[in-house]
Amino acid sequence: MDIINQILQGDIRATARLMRDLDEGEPRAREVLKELYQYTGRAHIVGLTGSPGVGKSTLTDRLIQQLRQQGQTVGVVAVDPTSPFSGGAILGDRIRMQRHATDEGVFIRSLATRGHFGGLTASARAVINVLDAMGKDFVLVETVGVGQDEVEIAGAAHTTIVVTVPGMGDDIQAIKAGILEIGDIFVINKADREGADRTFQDLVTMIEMRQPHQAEDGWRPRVLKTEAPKSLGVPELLAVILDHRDYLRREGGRNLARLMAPRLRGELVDLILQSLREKILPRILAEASLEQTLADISARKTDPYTVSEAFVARLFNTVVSG
Ligand SMILES: Nc1nc2c(ncn2[C@@H]2O[C@H](COP(=O)(O)OP(=O)(O)O)[C@@H](O)[C@H]2O)c(=O)[nH]1
Ligand SMILES: [Mg+2]
Repeated sequence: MDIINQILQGDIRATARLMRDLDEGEPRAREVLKELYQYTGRAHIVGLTGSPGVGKSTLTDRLIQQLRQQGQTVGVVAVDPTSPFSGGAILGDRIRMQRHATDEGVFIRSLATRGHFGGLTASARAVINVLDAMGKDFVLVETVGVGQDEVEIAGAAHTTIVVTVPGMGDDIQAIKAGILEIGDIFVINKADREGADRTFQDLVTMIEMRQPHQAEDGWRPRVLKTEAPKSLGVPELLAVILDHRDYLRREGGRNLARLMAPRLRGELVDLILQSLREKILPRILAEASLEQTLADISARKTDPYTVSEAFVARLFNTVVSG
């Protein structure tokens, strides 16, 4: 297929076209994804997550700049309705981001949080795979740290960066409630603001309390301060990202394999469920007696629990008996 070669060679127009087709659920695009999969698994995927306004997009912009200076190619997936990458931010920010738009080594793709064929998580994973197959050395994924989809998308990253700002008590609570588990690196951005050192200490203490007896070969989450608009702390952040990548890749990629195994399983189960849904939903809607059944439920002559169980039982009988 010609389009496969175009994408492998990093052709921007072919890639943009594929991504549009994927969004619209074109069966052709799915065939292309199948072919491309064998070329994935090379990019290092970095997730940046955190509340709106903490500076994820600005940090992403500075990381792109830093990576480009080192000759690395970069793909970006922005799943953030307020992201300058999705055109949702104030004009100044948007203009700043666009300097990368003319750089052949950078491909930026924004995903709206709604209206994706097969769901947002599946779309984000597909886009990451395409950027990976394109040969991008790094894929940066920006997600707002709220909601189930965002947590799932963060699960696609090899290195997860949790971004917060000084003095955000709520954020620290959220971190306690679970984000501490997913962060490989914690960034306190807006370090120019008061309370940065305090927040830094709080985070370090929390991480130490959580992992007092860290295994010798384990990764100890790192905490950094940044001031993104001035790129302060950004070279250090990139150095820690590279450290984490080395940690995952050493000894033949043992740690990476351990990280990815449950995720691959989850992704496969999701895809199977999605295929089932696509196959079965039309049959449910085509049930000749659906309207009558709904009327019966409404009149309390039967109940939705019994009806759904009976439907599934009938469906499985048909499948089993061919
Ligand atoms: N003072 C200060 N402002 C920042 C810093 N980083 C980002 N900002 C500003 O914070 C606002 C939100 O940044 P943005 O990157 O869009 O945040 P996002 O919603 O997390 O993607 C913008 O106006 C940025 O210019 C920082 O380190 N210090
Ligand atoms: Mg943003």
